[in-house]
Amino acid sequence: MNNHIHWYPGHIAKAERQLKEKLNQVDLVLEILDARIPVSSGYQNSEKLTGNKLKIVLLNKSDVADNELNKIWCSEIEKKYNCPCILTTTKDRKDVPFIVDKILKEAKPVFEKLKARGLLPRPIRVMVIGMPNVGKSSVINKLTGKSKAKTGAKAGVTRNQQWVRVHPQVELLDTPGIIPTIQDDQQKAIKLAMVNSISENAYDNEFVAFELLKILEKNYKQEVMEYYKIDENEFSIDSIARKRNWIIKGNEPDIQRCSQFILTNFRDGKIGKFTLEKPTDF
Ligand SMILES: Nc1nc2c(ncn2[C@@H]2O[C@H](COP(=O)(O)OP(=O)(O)O)[C@@H](O)[C@H]2O)c(=O)[nH]1
Ligand SMILES: [Mg+2]
Repeated sequence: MNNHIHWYPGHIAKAERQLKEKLNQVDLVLEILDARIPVSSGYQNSEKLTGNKLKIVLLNKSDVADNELNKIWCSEIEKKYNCPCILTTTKDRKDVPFIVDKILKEAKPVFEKLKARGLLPRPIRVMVIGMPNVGKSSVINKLTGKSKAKTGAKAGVTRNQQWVRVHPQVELLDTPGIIPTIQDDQQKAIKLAMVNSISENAYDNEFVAFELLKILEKNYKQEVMEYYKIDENEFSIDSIARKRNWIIKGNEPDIQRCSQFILTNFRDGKIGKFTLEKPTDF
């Protein structure tokens, strides 16, 4: 079992540079976090990256995270990030008006500044940022809506980027800013691997499934036992594979297949609604 997540620091600097360039175009950022790993899916130095931009954090994928911890996390993030945090999911569009309202409220100082300078009011410019796979594209689609996706190219903006009006006073960039996943912290990298936020080439499924089972055994034992029909002393990839009769040559359990299976089950929220981090992990 290869118990190390590989990473490539060279990519990070370039991705940060690109993100900073994009940030120059906006007034406000919507930073997406994965509700199952609010610490590891956040950028260590978020303020440094986004500077003095207005910010709202969206704690996404709340539909597959722990209900109780969702609420606790939301208020912890407000304290830590010093900005509003909205618990959300892209499985429905119910809270779109609420999110837009929050943006308008946060943007008030921008509107007032323009007015004070005698400038014509213009819509506030918003961009979605976040690590890979947290749901950036889904959030953009949700906010713009398929029917509303009338876009207009703007001078000085890269050809493949467009602004979409989501409200008369709010424009959203239709391409997200990607926060590179910093993987120098192995503990965080493992969690990012669990939720499928880093390239599969960077890790061994067996190792990540093994670490995931350890966390689940500690916090969500009962649900896992019920889902895989195992008992307390069968809490291993090995036992789950045998239980399913996934046996390969030499009467060995098919660890690779079972590891992939456990990871997929977790990622789809099939075993249960699990959050892998506690506020004490901040
Ligand atoms: N369960 C769940 N899955 C989501 C949610 N938002 C996005 N996803 C899924 O997460 C994966 C990555 O989403 P995507 O929007 O492409 O993320 P991006 O890489 O940040 O742009 C896709 O399979 C989405 O269907 C959510 O709120 N809940
Ligand atoms: Mg995307």
